[in-house]
Amino acid sequence: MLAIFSLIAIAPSAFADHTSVTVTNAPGSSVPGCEETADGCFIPSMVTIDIGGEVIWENNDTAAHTITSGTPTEGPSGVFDSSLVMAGSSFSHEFEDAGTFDYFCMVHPWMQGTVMVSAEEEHSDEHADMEGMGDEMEGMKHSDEHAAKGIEDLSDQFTTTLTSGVIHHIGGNTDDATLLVHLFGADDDGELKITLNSDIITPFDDGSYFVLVDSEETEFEQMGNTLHIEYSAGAEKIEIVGSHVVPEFGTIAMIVLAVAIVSIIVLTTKTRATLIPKL
Ligand SMILES: [Cu+2]
Repeated sequence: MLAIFSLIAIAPSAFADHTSVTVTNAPGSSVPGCEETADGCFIPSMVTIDIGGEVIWENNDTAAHTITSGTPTEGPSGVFDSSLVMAGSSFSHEFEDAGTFDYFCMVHPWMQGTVMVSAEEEHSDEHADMEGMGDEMEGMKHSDEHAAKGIEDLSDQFTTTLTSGVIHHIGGNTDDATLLVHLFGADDDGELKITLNSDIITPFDDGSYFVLVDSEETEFEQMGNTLHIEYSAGAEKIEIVGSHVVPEFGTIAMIVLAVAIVSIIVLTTKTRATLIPKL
């Protein structure tokens, strides 16, 4: 397998006559780590096709993912967007223009890949080889970028069930001590049952929380740390407000990754500073 992948990396032009290429989601890629492996989070993370070729993304993972053109730092480019692809489903896109197309997963922005679309008729072999080397270097640059990004979605920190739609992702906003639960595909009225992790969100002094569904205050049932929140068809955002949200986990927004990394560093420094006097 490794030999095959390195062959792809060394000589992408040899594979350029593929009219259809399949990319799979790395199992477990909803948790950071795959970006540091040789295979990446999309396998293979770089594919080469001719104009008119098709790339098929098969989601063999257990979590839902998106395939969105663009980069996490610059946002979606608008060339293609699968929206959420459920486990076991797939998405495909035909590329009509030559070029290099970066893409990523909106839910798990450490997942990144590249599609190279070559205009085959204009390339001599020599030219194709040189382009291949350029691709390889660009690929290496990309993996360095991956290593710098360790932001996580909070979804795996909570036990959740919902009767309509799926959780797109859970983010934390430390400024107003809010957990943001983004829903996708809630076509019917439903109920979200979420058991809050007290390491991440702290309730108000009386043990209660405050809940907004699509920015409207909502009544809900609370049993211990478990909330039952009803929402109407079409709901997209449930906010759970407490007195404190642990900042280290704060996925403030995927687009402001750099800001998030800086604030984590600052917070870590602050935490150390306050720990020293206690010791
Ligand atoms: Cu994903």
